[in-house]
Amino acid sequence: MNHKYFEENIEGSKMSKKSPSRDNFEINKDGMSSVHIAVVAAKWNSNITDNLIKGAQFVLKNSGIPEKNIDIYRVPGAFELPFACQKLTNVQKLPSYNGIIALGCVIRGETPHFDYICQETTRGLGEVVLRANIPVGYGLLTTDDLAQAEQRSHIEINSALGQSNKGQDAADAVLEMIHTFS
Ligand code: DLZ
Repeated sequence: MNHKYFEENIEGSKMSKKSPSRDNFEINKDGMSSVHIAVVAAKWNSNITDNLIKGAQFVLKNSGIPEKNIDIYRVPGAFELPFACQKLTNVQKLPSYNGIIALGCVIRGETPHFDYICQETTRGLGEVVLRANIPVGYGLLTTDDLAQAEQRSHIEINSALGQSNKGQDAADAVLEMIHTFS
């Protein structure tokens, strides 16, 4: 099955096909103009997380969500992602979000506390996911080295070379969850 909105080109964007790691669903753009999404990204390894943000934005915009309905929040590091996401699931005033996408990158070779940060961030996000009544996407890269991180945060994806963008994948999952459970 093809992912229709990946086949359409956003003007000025060079992004295209996503990674073929699972069957994609076909999004129905009806009603997407009223969907609000928060993207929360860590500033650590911002050369990587900036690309993850672009990947998520690409998917969201191509699904029919207006740019003004996509809010980008930056947090210091991956460890802060769960708190930020939890706050955003509890927003009492508008805009309240239909989904949240958490993005970060922890690189083993460059991070002395790699295991602690990865485990606690993932555990924290897991708690948020179960408490939230909106979908929360997991876009945390946990890689052995920078090259692996780059491979998973490509802008121009050549999936034959194993390239992907986990920001796209996380956004894609959130949209599918919104469609299935809203
Ligand atoms: C401290 C730290 C380290 C060593 N490495 C990373 C990393 O690779 N990726 C990341 O997103 N954040 C890292 N941090 C920062 C922590 O996530 C957190 O922001 C600080 O410990 C402050 O709470």
